[in-house]
Amino acid sequence: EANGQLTFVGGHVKGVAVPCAREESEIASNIVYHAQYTPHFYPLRFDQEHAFYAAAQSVRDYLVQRWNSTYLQFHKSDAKQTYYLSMEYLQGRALTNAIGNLGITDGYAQALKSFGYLLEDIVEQEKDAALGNGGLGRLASCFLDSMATLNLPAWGYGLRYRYGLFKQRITPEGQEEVAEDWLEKFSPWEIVRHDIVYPVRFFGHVQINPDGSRKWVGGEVLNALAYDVPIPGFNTKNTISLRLWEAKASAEDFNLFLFNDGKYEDAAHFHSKAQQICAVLYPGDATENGKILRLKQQFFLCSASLQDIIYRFKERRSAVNWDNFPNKVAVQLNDTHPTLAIPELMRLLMDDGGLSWDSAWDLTYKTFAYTNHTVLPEALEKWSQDIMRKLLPRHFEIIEEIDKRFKEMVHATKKDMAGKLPGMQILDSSNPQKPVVRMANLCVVSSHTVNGVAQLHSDILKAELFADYVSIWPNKFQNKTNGITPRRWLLFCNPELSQIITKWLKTDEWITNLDLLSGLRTFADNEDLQEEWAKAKLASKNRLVQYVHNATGVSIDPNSLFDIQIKRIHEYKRQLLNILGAVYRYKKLKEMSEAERQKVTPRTIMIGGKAFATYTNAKLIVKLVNDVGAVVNNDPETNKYLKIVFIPNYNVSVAEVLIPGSELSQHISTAGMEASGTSNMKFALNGCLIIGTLDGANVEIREEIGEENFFLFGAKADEVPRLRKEREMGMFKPDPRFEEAKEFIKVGTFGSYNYADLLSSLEGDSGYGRGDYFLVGHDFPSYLDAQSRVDEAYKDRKRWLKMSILSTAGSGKFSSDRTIAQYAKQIWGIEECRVP
Ligand code: GL9
Repeated sequence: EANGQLTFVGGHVKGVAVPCAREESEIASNIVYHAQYTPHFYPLRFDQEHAFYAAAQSVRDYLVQRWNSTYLQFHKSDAKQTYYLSMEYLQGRALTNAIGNLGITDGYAQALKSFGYLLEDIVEQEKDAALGNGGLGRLASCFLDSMATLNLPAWGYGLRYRYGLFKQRITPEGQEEVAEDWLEKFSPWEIVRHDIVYPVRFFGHVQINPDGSRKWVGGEVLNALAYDVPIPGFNTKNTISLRLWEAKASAEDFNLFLFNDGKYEDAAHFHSKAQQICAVLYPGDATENGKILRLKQQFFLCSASLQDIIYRFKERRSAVNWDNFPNKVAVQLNDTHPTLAIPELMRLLMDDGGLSWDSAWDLTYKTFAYTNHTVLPEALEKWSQDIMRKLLPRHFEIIEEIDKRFKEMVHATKKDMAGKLPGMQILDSSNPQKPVVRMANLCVVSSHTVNGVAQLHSDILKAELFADYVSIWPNKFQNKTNGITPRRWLLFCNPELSQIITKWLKTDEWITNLDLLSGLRTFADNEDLQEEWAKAKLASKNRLVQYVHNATGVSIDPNSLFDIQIKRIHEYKRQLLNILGAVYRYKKLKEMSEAERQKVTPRTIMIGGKAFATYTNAKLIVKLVNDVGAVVNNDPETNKYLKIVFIPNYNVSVAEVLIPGSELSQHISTAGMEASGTSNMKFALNGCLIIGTLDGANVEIREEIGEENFFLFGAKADEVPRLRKEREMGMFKPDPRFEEAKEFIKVGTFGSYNYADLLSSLEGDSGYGRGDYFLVGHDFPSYLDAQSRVDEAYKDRKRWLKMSILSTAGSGKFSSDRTIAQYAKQIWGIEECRVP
């Protein structure tokens, strides 16, 4: 009604729950049911936000039913199951994905329409669940989608952070971080499991029993409470669990005596300690307290998950003995963040299960596999031995023992490698002031399989980071090139293009068999397809124009070339290379006559991404892009030909708007530094061309879509060490265009802020962070050349459209279904377990 109230009496829609509804009227009735009977708001209000929550709760009913059947099916079949342990999941929004996977999108659109709402407005009401930082977290979420879709017995475990990744606000000073309250109202998707609670201990000491066995006692004990998020597969009933842990203190820990004495904070001391654990994703770890909190988070995830895994193992009919454990359980470590699961399993098997070291080690080794996601030295976790010993005394003992036995094994069986032990051992006490535990080494020594995330990255791991281990375990190392879910990243975010693909392939089976996209190659020159393709792209570009206007106030021209770089801001990803190229382009435009300008391909350069709160140079890059944009976009002489827009608060749902509307995207990291990249795959899948280096998955994308459809530039990974050396020796001669671009900033073209500090990272001869470690100067000329090739190619519309079609056609390999099927077969040894 006009006052925003819903009148149910006598209305056409009754609030009655209809299980598994598919008809519009039944769906409408379910939505009303939730608005009325499971309200989280005044039940007679029904604005867009309330409609979202009621709709989402009604969708959850389907999920709960399927999720129960899936659990039962896994249990009945007694199949081996994989547990994916990850500190991060970047889920984004869930509504579009859920109704899409369930095949009830039209029903929901119609039902909402009957209330006067558009589905696309309602889905916008949902907050992103951003329990991750970037590619690593998003990969985990794509993997869950594929595990469910492939009907694999697999689950995810993570933490339920109260505040996920910060919200980025742009001010004249640059980036400001604001807490993102994704649970402000509530999450309609999660199911709190009051029946699933495990104790997790910190600190304390190791007690040695009369029989010689050991037991960890004392310290503080918190409870881990499970929240389950059902993850539906596409076109299947299988719906798996993402189990997120929350820390809770028990009522007994609340000191009523102190409270009644007026000492409120002391009374609730334990409760506030519990709240700290899951308060934020990645607490700043510059301080000792911050480090301890992060380590507590990691252990909390590991201990709760392992206890839960063991509980479920014991519930099985086949769980007659522990030997069967690795036949029923596979654990995948998403980077080193959950490494403590290794000593925790050892502890649980020995101290609780009564197993000997040898038996426990045998089972542990066969259970774990580890994925490495980066070779950047600062991302390779090293924990202070002092902190570890204090927080986890029993685990530290176990780690010492693993290390000792590893060294003994090398001396006994691989004598020639003994000299390499200082680099391979787990405990590194070479700096007596700061002895550390090297988590990656612990993972490699304790896992049956180690993998990288793109071919080049896996090769680098074998040749460099883990080279010594390869001599000991030549068969331990594998590659699993990353992938992305084609449901979220094409079908749902780009429905226009999806329809065209289905029409031309005459099947929609590409949704679960992405290799079928190669069938588009036959039609790459077909004018009808090209026109439809162009129309779809324009529709997406127009949506993007609207988005940019709403988010920034900047108007951009849908006929210009949309050139996008969206990812975390990091020096190795080289947003500086992009912005210096843009500055150079602007300077040249300024020098041209209007007649000359008219021959230039108009561009809109969009850059988005978050900088880590304490990463000074990354934050300066954000400010620089904004400052450059403010001048360029308001220059009446050139702004028909060039706009530079910083997209604020980049996240999963922003990516879902930007990627379909993109024509060129930049994946321009210093070769050898981006382990894989996954947005490159999303862009290529959506028919966007790539300008990029031979780095990470770019190498394989270029192979798949054809080198003539990829704008390549820059040094190759194997040239990088030599180029850095030469630079150190003062042998680098910068291209005059590079000097010109930097100078144009330095003279104050883009405001009074002095970027000397930032630009000095590109100058000088030596050291990390100075002396242009990331080779921006070296690659600048070839980058500009590649950009000129882009401008030329864009002028030839037919050629560009063909390249765009071939990009999509060549993207089949990059489905996370392919990646997960390979993990399942080659690492986990699990098989399909489908709900009938
Ligand atoms: C990353 C790599 O840097 C990416 O190249 C890779 O695609 C992903 C997934 O394998 O993993 N490793 C890493 O630490 N992050 C990655 O994105 N960082 C973040 O997620 C912030």
